Amino acid sequence: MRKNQIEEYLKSIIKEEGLLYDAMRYSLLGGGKRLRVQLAMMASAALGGKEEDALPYGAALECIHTYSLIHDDLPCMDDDDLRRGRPTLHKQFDEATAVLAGDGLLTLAFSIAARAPLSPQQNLAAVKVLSDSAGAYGMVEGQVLDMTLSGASEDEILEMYRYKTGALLCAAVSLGAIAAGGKGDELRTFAENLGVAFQIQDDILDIIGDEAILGKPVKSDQKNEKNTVVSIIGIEEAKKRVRLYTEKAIDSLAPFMPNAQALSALAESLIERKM
Ligand code: GRG
Repeated sequence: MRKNQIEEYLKSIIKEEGLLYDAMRYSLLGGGKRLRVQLAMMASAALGGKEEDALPYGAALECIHTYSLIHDDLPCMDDDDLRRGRPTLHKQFDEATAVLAGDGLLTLAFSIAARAPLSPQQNLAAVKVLSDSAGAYGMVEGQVLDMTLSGASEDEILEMYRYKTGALLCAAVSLGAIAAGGKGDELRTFAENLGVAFQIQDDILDIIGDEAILGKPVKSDQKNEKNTVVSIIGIEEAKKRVRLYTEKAIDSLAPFMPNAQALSALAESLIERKM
């Protein structure tokens, strides 16, 4: 039900025909767990709001997430050929189209949030969250840290994860809170811990995952000589960290129960994720 709603909404965003729009649709509608949209919707419900109210903000964030994957796959970044079980956008189209489709999705996100059917104050707050989390003080800074860290400690790597991956997961939950009429930071501890757990699990899957299930190449981190928590402490310790940070996330939901039940179940399910 929630998943169908999300897919239908995402399909309604880009209607135009032509090279740019076809490329944007190829990536936006090409699968994916829709984790960030689900988090936004569940966070709204956790704070007593309606899930549906967070859908436009969550969809805007999914556009930003999709742009980041397109650019991350480019030859100048990770240089990957497979994403969400299909050829990456620059393989299916070409590099210039992939850069521009990413730019199109990134900027479209702000327009979707600004036009959402909530109050102007909520929409402004949502645009600020999207911009801060995606940009130079969030995910883009995380990507730069990822490229430039060498010989880093576990703490330095975790800090990089907080920007690279955590920023958008925190944004998802903040957007849900704003949609519910909240300030936006009510579920921050949950989101921060979930973000770290999620990226460590991503590192584990990069080593022991199944490419056919993951839908993206494995051993990408090794190929790119990336610093990861797994490369420092090994798989078994990394699995313990995933459980530890997930438990911290779930524990922080106690004041919001029972409305936060779906958020808690989603976090728990990610420990065993295979994609
Ligand atoms: C500006 C050239 C240029 C590049 C920017 C911002 C950026 C590149 C990259 C972002 C960093 C990044 C891709 C982090 C990875 C986060 C992560 C774990 C993504 C996978 O998310 P899932 O598993 O993917 O939710 P699906 O496909 O399910 O949506």
